[in-house]
Amino acid sequence: MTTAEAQVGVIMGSQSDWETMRHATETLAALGIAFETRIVSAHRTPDRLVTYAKEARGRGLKVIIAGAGGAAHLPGMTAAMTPLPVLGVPVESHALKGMDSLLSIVQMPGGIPVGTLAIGKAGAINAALLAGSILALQDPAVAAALDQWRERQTGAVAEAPRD
Ligand code: RP5
Repeated sequence: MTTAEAQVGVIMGSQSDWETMRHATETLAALGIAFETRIVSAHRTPDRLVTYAKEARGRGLKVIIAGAGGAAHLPGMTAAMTPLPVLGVPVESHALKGMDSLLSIVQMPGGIPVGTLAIGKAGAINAALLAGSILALQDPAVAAALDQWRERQTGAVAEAPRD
């Protein structure tokens, strides 16, 4: 999926990551942020990864959200090949419940940062919100959309629990 003049690239290691990463795209869409989605595997399609990461800035992307599970090298390898901010989403794995994904994304060596979010859906949503916050520094429309998003969230919290 690609929307006009994508600002955010949402990449994932496998089709199986889409169930998690679609939450990032839904949040970007709610903020009115143009994005593109690609399956880019650090292990199965390494040449695609190199091309994507090296061309990202030149194509006009501002932020990359990268989701992967297991031996999740996609966010780190992407960050190694682009100066753009890379936000990593650890996808919940079957074997280790995403702890493998989390640790392999978060434990980057000093010098190549990946902004690592929570495991799973919450991380995907927050990656999109964080991408929005980055874009909002220079985009008043995104800043306003983020303010409205938070107002709606606050308004949706009941004063007291119901049975
Ligand atoms: C990683 O391996 C992907 O990011 C995915 O989370 C995991 C499993 O991939 P599949 O075997 O389901 O394609 O590369």
